[in-house]
Amino acid sequence: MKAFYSDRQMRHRPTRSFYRGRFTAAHENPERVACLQRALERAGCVTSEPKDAGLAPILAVHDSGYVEFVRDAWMRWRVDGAHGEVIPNVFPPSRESVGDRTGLPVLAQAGVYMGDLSCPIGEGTFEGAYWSAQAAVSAADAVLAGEALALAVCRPPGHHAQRDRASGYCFFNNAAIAATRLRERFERVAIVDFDMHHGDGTQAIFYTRADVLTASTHADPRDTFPFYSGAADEGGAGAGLGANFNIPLPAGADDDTFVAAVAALFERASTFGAQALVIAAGWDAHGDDPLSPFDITSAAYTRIARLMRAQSLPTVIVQEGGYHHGAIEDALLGFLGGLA
Ligand code: OKP
Ligand code: ZN
Repeated sequence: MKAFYSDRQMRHRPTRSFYRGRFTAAHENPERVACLQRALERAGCVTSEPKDAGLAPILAVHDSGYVEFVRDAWMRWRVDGAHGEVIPNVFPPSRESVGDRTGLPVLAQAGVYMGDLSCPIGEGTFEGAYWSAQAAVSAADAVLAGEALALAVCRPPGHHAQRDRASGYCFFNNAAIAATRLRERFERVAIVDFDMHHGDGTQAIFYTRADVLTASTHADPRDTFPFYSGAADEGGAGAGLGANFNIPLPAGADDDTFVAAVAALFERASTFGAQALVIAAGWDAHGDDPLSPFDITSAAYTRIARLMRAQSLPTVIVQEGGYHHGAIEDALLGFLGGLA
């Protein structure tokens, strides 16, 4: 299987994340990649450098003012005499009420373009997020060129990023970027997201569209980040009605429950008539993950990989979350085992 990763993704090195009343070490750290690389190596899979497709595939999903903010915020923050990484401390009464965002000071823009305090922008954040997106583009291009399967080791992750908003460690929505790329050839694309968190950014990007199905299973958002979306009654709107599918699961869910939910996502992709798949693959449902309320083992990911292969559709796998170093290596290894 072709797999893509660039060392330039390492340039995003968040030092901290504000969580439940204090700054904590960033869960989403560059060391995660070393674990994923070890799993790939053990499975005999070598990553190659993504091509530079430029900003166009990112701008096909994201607002240009937002992309410029992610690119320039670190420099502007320093010019303004602000400290450390870019983190907002002021928010608009409603984002919709903000007219022209492009002329605002960087601090005010941070409040518009950042949804929480867990996605600090540092010196290398744009470069890291840019190459993470390029990995997704190269994986999509490999599938467009005829590969059955391609994997993008995306870090930072992407599924919480909206068109014009970073959140939950995410800046550019790699899965949405891959799906948009696949749409050049395939009329109907389905995104299947089994990261433990709801893929709220992906849902928002495609909510009113009939050509891309967004299907996610995740911990019940009434108790778990991202809290404000991910309920089962969110089915899409307008032309997109019926093209969004959520399966929230209760805390304590085990392998059978989780695998059955993912199977239901694939079934929906099939009735939707998907001609290609994007898998938003996070490993944070694993019982050892520090954020997981579930009781999932690596064996679940082997079963999920088999289900995925049984769809017999061209598939791009995009890395999302997973924060326990041992667990993500084991989970990815289990997943790769299910592809054999
Ligand atoms: C990103 B992905 C704990 C903060 C928890 C953010 C969670 C982002 C998850 N330090 N809130 O879906 O794995
Ligand atoms: Zn997650």
